[in-house]
Amino acid sequence: MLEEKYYSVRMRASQNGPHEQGGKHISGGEQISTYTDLKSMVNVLLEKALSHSRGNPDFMQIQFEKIEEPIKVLKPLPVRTYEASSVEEGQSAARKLLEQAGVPTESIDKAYELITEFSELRGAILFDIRSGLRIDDRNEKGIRVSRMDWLTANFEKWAEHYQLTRSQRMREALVLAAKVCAHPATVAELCWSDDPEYITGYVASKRLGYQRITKLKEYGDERGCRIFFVDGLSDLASYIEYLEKQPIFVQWEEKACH
Ligand code: PML
Ligand code: MG
Ligand code: MG
Repeated sequence: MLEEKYYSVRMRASQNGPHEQGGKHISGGEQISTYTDLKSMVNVLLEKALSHSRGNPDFMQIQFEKIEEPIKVLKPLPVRTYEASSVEEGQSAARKLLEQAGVPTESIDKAYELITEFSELRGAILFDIRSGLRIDDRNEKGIRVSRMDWLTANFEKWAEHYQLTRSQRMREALVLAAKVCAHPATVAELCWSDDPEYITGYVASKRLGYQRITKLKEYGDERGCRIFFVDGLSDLASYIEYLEKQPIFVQWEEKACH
């Protein structure tokens, strides 16, 4: 379907040394680019990390590699925004949504117990809804969902149609959520930013779509959260392989939505 050659472009930036030497995570980013656009994509990622509210990085890695596999196309998840007036209200809405998505209450409780412990992670945690345990073995690194993007022109058409702000941050989160939720073993995702100036987060699932909640933490808080609730995962390695390696484009088909 997509004839052109594409490249996965990735960035990670940290402070007080590289992540693997204990540096503080500042910023990360994923792009899929044509050869011609590589220079500007690298620049976008460079810019993102150099102007981050988590601080100035003293380590940054930007790399690109050609994508050999066919790129799978996914539709964007439907978006809803819940206006929360306090963190408590927002968090309680998040828990309800997780339940609606099919995560058992005990699992939600157990996951919340882990959140403070893993709030410094730069990647996501895989959490099994049956055992109530974290099942990835990535320690402080977590899982980094990669090789995904949403072409600007299509994203902007979509945003205009639904009268949503063209936020780069939301676009990135929507792309990630669409990829994660498209896997049959994913029950739901819970996320809020580690950016101290950004307090909106979301719960996403195939059934519920992308449910934004405007207040999931207090301003100034640098603790973020990204948990994938999974069920029936017989092959953890292939699930992680999907998250890290399967190339994905999110694409909105205007006609199909009318
Ligand atoms: C992040 O900052 O990386 C996560 C942001 C999640 C919420 C984005 C939104 O829908 O506004
Ligand atoms: Mg971030
Ligand atoms: Mg892009």
